[in-house]
Amino acid sequence: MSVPRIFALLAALALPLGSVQALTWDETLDGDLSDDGNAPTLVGTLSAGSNLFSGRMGALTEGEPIDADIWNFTIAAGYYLTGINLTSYSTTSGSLGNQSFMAIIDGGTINQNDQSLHLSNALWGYGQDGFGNTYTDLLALLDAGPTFGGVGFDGPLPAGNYTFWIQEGADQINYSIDFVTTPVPEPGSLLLLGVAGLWSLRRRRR
Ligand SMILES: [Ca+2]
Ligand SMILES: [Ca+2]
Repeated sequence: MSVPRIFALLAALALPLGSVQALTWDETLDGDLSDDGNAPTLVGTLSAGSNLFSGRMGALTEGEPIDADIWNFTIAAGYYLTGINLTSYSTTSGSLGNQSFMAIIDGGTINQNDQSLHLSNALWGYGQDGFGNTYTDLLALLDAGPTFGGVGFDGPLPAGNYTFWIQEGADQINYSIDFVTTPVPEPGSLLLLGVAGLWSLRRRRR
């Protein structure tokens, strides 16, 4: 293949890659995320980089059904999950009594009554840090857990299919959580390809 044709091919490949939209879920536009651990909302494969999930969970008044938010996502081969970052967190009632809970499992469903198979789980919220002022690194909290029993893991999370569950038991909370994926570095391989490519070009020009 001639060098100009290679560049044309690379440009054609780069265009659709560059136009891929980041995966987002906004409950005000996309609907409430599932309340049911046996039937999570399937959001698909996380994009490279930032994937923002925004919604509302919990309940304003006691006795009202509690809105849990549960979604299932895939981390593509060649990537890992390097961040679960709380980017906003606020109560709709102004109360300070809230206690938010989160859990993650590798698989398509999550048991909301039995934590023993959870990869990890933890509390987050006012009880821990005053409305997400300190514990914005939710992946670190999960990595340090599980708080309520489970398997445990050492992050970052590898490629695979996961279910994530958040719930608020004593208030109604607006939240935004950013799931960040990063390519898994393959030491030397890309560099070698680059060097080999330059070498063949140089040889051809001689
Ligand atoms: Ca919700
Ligand atoms: Ca929900």
